[in-house]
Amino acid sequence: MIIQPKASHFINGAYIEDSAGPELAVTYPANGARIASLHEATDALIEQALAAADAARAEWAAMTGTERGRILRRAAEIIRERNRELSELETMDTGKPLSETLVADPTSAADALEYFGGMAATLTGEHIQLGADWAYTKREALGLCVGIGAWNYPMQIACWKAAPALACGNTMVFKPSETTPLSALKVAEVFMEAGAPAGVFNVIQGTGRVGAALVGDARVNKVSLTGSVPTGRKVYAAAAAQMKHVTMELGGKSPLIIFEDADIENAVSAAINANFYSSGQICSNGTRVFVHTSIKEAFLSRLAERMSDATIGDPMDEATTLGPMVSEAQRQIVLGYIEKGQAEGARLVAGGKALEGEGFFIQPTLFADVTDDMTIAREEIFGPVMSVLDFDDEQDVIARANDTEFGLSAGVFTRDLARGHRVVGQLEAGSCWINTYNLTPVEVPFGGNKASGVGRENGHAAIEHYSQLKTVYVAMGDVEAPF
Ligand code: TXE
Repeated sequence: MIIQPKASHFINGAYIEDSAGPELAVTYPANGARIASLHEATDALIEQALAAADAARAEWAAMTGTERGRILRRAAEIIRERNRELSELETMDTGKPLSETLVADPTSAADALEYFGGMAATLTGEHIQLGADWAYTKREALGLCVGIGAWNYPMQIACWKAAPALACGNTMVFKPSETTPLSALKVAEVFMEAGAPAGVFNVIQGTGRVGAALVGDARVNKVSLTGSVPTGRKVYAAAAAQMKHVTMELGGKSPLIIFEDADIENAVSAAINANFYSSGQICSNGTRVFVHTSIKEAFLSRLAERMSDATIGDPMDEATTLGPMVSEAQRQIVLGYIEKGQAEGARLVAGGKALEGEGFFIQPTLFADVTDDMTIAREEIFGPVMSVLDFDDEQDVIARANDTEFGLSAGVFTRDLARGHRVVGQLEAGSCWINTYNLTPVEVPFGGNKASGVGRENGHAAIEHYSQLKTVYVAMGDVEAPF
């Protein structure tokens, strides 16, 4: 199946090509076949995209929230109608099984458009009475926003950024990851079909060079990045040089703490979701699974049993529950970590190998007896590799869970209500779960602390990151002056 788009970029309401840009090959991770060939944006195209988004600002911001919201909600409906076709595209681009993309990718994108579309008309300021005088606040758009995506949830990321940005009256230039460039173009198409004015949402392709050019442009008021911590540091610094707003959704090495009174079957399910969904390529994954020593062996044996039920194979087959890594490069990174885990003395309980044959597959891998200082317990692997660590004491496990530069997510499993809240209250993480893991509905703010990021996506909180307040003081009497 070849899924060559009409052109590489979508600017000012139309597809556009410039073959002078370096080639960008798109491969199907399940067999390594080339499925599309795109071009990176040239400087001329970068300029065209920024100019289009800049020119579209005034008209879009002048529309009422109700009008903007209607377009976003129409876009959500179109995406839902095309869920299967868009999910298949996302599966081809990322390798994630269709059993996942059908329920987690276009649907999550549509949720964001629906949610922020509904909110657009409610974004108001306040009235502040000051005796006879008074003041009011207006919530204004920031202006031109740049969105930069990672390769794990391409369509979701595009809409988690575009929906609040557009709801607030901003315009956007979005650059998908060079590894998964296809579905953002569909989002741009859908916006046009839903009635968005040309230039409101533009997509250009490219590597970090294109991203850096966007971030450095003086017309850009805000940058929202999903990616790794090293990239986040660069982008944040470049944005700071021009005092731009930022949202940074970066990596993690999150703890999932399972106490002795936990429901083991549910805890095992959560650990599976927290490590093997999307082949482990999820920033919020709970990759350090701390299990109380009294239930450790029971937990490990049930987990290994459940892992043997994984159906690895053709992602387009809806019975498949574990797909390949996004790229051969990412597979090699993950295999390197598995080797390090073994070399540093972790006990390999299951998996550990690449699958023979075509595609970038790796067995779901489980390490036990992992200690805090091992590389696999410190660095983000971004693959299907779970590390189980032992603990006995609540305060000790909290301190160990927090002993990391990251702070994206955390989970706690216990039947003791007070303990659940007490422990979660002490964990240094932005997005936490009690007795579940990795649920990220659009109504709930999502984001990280420490090196895992700045700002929040989703929920009411996202509005703060895509708008600014103007305050207006209104005098009703004479002006007093000292002389
Ligand atoms: O991320 P990168 P990649 C992590 C994960 C993974 C690693 C690499 O650990 O192994 O990141 O993935 C653009 N200025 N996550 O290579 O390199 C780049 O083109 C502006 C976590 O995808 O950080 C891409 O579009 N932009 C993550 C985006 O930044 C630049 C999900 C991310 O690239 C740039 C995926 C620059 N100087 C990977 N350099 C999560 N938290 O969800 C690169 N880019």
